[in-house]
Amino acid sequence: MTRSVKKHLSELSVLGGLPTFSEQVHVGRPNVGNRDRFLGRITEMLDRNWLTNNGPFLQEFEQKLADSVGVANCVVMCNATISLEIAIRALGLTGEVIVPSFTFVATAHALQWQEITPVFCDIDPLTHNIDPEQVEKMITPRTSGIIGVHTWGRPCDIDALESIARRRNLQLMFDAAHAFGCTYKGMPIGGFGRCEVFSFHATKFFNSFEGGAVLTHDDELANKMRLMRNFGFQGYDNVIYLGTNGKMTEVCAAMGLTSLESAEKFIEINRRNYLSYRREIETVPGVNLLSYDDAERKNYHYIVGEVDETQTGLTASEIVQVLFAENVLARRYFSPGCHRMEPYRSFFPHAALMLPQTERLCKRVMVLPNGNSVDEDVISRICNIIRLATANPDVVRAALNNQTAIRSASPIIASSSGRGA
Ligand code: T4K
Repeated sequence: MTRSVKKHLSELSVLGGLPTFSEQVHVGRPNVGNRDRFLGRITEMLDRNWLTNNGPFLQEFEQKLADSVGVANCVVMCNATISLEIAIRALGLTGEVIVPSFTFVATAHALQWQEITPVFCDIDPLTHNIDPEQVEKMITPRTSGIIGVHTWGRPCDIDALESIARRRNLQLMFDAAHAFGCTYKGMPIGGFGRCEVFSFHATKFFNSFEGGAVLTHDDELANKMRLMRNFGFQGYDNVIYLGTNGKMTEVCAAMGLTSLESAEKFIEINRRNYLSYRREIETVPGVNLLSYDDAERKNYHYIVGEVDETQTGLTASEIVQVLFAENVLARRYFSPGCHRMEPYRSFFPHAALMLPQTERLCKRVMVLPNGNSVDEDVISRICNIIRLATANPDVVRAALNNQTAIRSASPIIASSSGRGA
């Protein structure tokens, strides 16, 4: 339930007003496709009594993903993090691998988990993606590969990265967790580098509850990953490889198939929402919405605002605090950057010196709610809160500072608050 649109500063929740939304509005609210189709598949699965281990839904899901991307091999797994880990191991990466710090921490963890050092590379401030010029500078004799991340579904400079990988004899793969349904120079993401990894987590534009997939043109690599996903088994009782359990269940594959059927509809809703945000945010000086290349296909999933404090008078973090108070759970992805998270900040305490653009963006970025559960009215109210707050930054900042002071003076309130902004 929503309340009437706030017109006066004093109505903001940080200044004592009731929250705009009585229920929380989330960034990652799952999109759910046709419920009857999903439940029909669950009945089919139960009748078949085949629940996991390369079941028919899994195989159908893999085939449909491979067909939609136009890549020979698709290996679906239980999530994108395990998919990254398995792809990294199957490619034989060792020593150091160059990755952006501006990514979800899973990209770095997938390396560190197998004792490969993630070497954090700076980003291009315009694209938010790994900067090929900086990549060159981070290569050492221990470097075995590069992982590009198509952040927000906008493709990396793939040509430049491929050229570096070729010249320097490095493996190149992509974390394409955000980029299903997107293209680079008109070609679907999923077919570049040695392999690409998608995520179908609940918070992605189409989901399989949890899920991920590695796509590759390389049959041998795909076979290796299939073995690794299933403990290294080849046939009954014959283990020929070091493996783990990366399998996706039939329930997840059923959800994935059902979501895939609605993917175009989800993209259309995301696009409509993106355009509404664009219209609304244009009237807020100092908040710039992520732009897209008209020539490419995109899924419009992440609504990313960059805040210029010199114009708004408030930082991205402060705006997110204001939104939280209104029950809008905006996020600060991927602040503060992997290099400022453990174990990396202990391993590389001076990494920030090499990452000026990452540092700058982490201070400016905020991600706003999108998807099925958001409509024009919700977007208009969210932007209205931002407009009201940034028109009166001094009062808002004073109120936030006051709340912080009260919280730190009261250990009970401080310890009972949840994950904050
Ligand atoms: N590489 C990149 C570049 C990635 O962004 C990710 C994941 C990965 C690799 C790894 O992919 P997976 O192994 O997860 O397949 C969320 C997602 O959990 C994560 O998948 C995603 N990226 C990341 C960007 O966002 P959190 O820690 O922010 O999730 P959480 O639990 O705070 O949820 C986000 C919001 O969504 C909350 O406001 C609650 C809401 N929500 C969430 C779930 C799960 C719902 O309303 N319903 C739900 O079912 O990481």
